[in-house]
Amino acid sequence: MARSASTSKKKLAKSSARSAGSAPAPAGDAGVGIEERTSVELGDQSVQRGVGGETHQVATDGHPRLTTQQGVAVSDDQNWLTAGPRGPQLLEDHVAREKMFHFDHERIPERVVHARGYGAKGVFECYDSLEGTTCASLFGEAGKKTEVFTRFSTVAGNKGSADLARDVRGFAVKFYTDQGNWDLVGNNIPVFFIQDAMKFPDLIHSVKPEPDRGFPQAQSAHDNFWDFASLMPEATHMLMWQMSDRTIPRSFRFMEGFGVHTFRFVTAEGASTYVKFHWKPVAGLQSVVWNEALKINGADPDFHRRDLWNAIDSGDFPEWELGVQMFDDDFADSFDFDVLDSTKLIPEEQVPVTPIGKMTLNRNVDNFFAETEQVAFCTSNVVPGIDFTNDPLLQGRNFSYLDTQLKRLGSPNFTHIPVNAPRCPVMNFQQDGHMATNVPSFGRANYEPNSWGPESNPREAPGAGFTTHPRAEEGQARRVRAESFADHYSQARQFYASQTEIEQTHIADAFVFELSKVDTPAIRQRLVAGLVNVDEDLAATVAAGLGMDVPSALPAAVAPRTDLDPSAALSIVGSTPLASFAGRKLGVLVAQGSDAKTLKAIKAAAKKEKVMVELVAPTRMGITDSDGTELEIAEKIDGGPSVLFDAVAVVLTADCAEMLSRDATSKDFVNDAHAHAKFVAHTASSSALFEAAGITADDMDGGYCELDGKKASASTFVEACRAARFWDREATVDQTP
Ligand code: HDE
Repeated sequence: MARSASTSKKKLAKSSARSAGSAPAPAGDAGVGIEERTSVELGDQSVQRGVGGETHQVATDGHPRLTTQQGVAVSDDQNWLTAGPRGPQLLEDHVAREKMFHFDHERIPERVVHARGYGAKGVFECYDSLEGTTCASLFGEAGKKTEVFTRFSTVAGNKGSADLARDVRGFAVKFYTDQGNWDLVGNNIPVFFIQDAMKFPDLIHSVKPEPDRGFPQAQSAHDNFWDFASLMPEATHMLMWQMSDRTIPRSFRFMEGFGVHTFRFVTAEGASTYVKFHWKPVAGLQSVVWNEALKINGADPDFHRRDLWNAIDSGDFPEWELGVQMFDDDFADSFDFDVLDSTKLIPEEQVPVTPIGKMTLNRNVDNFFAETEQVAFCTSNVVPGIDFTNDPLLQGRNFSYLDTQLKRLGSPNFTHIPVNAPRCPVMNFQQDGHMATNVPSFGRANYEPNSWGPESNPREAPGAGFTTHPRAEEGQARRVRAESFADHYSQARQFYASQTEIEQTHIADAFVFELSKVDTPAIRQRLVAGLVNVDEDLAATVAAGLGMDVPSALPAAVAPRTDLDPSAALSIVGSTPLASFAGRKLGVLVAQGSDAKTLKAIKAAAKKEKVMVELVAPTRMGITDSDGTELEIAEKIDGGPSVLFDAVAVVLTADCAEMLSRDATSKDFVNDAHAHAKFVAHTASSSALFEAAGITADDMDGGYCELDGKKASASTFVEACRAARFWDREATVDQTP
């Protein structure tokens, strides 16, 4: 490795003499100079200093020794072996080379979709025995607990993309049951873009960065995606969900999950019931607004993963109820749509969701890579009692997931990795391959049938083993889409009709935003023409937002139905009035001398509601309240914009409010909170900041609450926050450009 060009002649002469071996290496040379180190104090650390001034932390004070991968203790982790202190590095240094070799190979391919994700561990508890419906043992008895690993994700962005992209969220759960692993690999939306797995590569290519230019990252707002979407009427229902606030969730903790496909529950006797899986967050559903999402991505691209980590770390364990919609062939035959079509859902009003258990995520991962990155979900991982249907999307997935794991994890032995390994015995004669870490204990037996055993000789279990539900199939082998899949608009229309007015506005805004990023007029035209089949008003609003005329409707394979009843469960705002503000975060803007009584009252009210409070201030240290007590500040104002909080309070002295009214970031704090329809509490003395931000007394609507230092006003504020947002404000803001 080259050294500095300014090496003096004198030093050069010295080191070349050494490398020629003509002089013994002095004690100060790399790797042999341990006795020449001096002890120094670095802050609260006691360390050794090498002769080159480098820091050496050594294994004293109970620290274990650093070793190589071979377990040999490392004497110096700062200096590569060199010939002379300024001489060339030696290849002989197996310790340094091993370290570099491992580093060079740290990366594995990221997931081709759902690359950006975050996982946690927990437990699933069954409510009541479902023995009469399924022989899956995890549902076998009331109170039965099964270990789980859950990974949430976005779809389109790469591993380093921002959390608040407008995107579908993955919701994948691995149940380590005593009958083997069951993976329920779902999304936070109950339908999908396409009906046949054959179209998945096209769908994903279209949403990923465009191949010539390599952008945009983690966004559907570009020509390729909308070109594909507008040419695929079957995507329309999913587009409605994608443009709704479902794709900008407040966090993983506040979103639903869906298995999407129709699966089967099967009893020990072989009786089958169709089933659709639903996860319902106990804390309720909540999303952010789009302008907020854009800003969160800048302020904290890790917003969702940080939220999950912090919640679990602080003992506020997120919970979801697992619910099922169960139905039989008669229902399937009489239902308006094909239950094998993943672009359709069954409204909860038609088949209610029965809660069957609860998942609690109570442990963060010990290591992100080992667990979250290496977890390998496969839709084909089912246990006795759970089976597939002929949903063509599910069947295609059953091929894809196993295949993708081999690419990503590099070996068929990915099941040996602890996060993927079943917790029940694994006994078979599959052997060898890269990175085989299990040592088989079957002696000479590695085939079956054989004459060895019995202790080392696993055999078939006809009664207990997985049995495919026997079903009659007939028909010609043809590439054809079932006619029963042809209605692409009716449920899109039903979804739109089921939204509250504010949600409908958000959907229209989202279409306008996304299509405004499309450069090709014909694509915008075609997409809006499809929307005419969904709702003429929606199409007109979107067309107006784009500045174009409403086109005539795209020809529909089946005329959209107008007789489907709205379903309240499809709306976030309409379906789940929140009972509590628990688990949310309140940001309080303070500065020097903020009123101690008011702060105390807010903290007490928040604690009672189980809401987290963080103080934001002009500096992180040195802020004292009106009692002279130093306040613990979580964020300097520049790093703690109001978009990071569910609701805000502003507690400033008149002087500080005056001072901050000249600060753009502080003005943004209140301005954004107002624009994002948040609940805002404030002391009268803070008014200068609001005025400077253009928020007059008239603008202070029912979402505002004045704090007077008394407990009651703080409690009123926190209770009002249960509604999550003061939507009336948005309805009254005229957003016409
Ligand atoms: Fe996936 N999907 N997918 N998908 N999917 C993957 O598997 C695929 C689909 C979902 O946190 C991949 O391990 C095909 C629907 C989640 O690790 C890959 C089709 C739903 C995750 C794959 C679909 C999902 C994936 C990439 C169309 C909701 C992340 C990495 C037939 C029900 C799991 C991997 C995790 C991941 C294929 C459609 C959910 C390539 C072919 C529908 C949550 O195998």
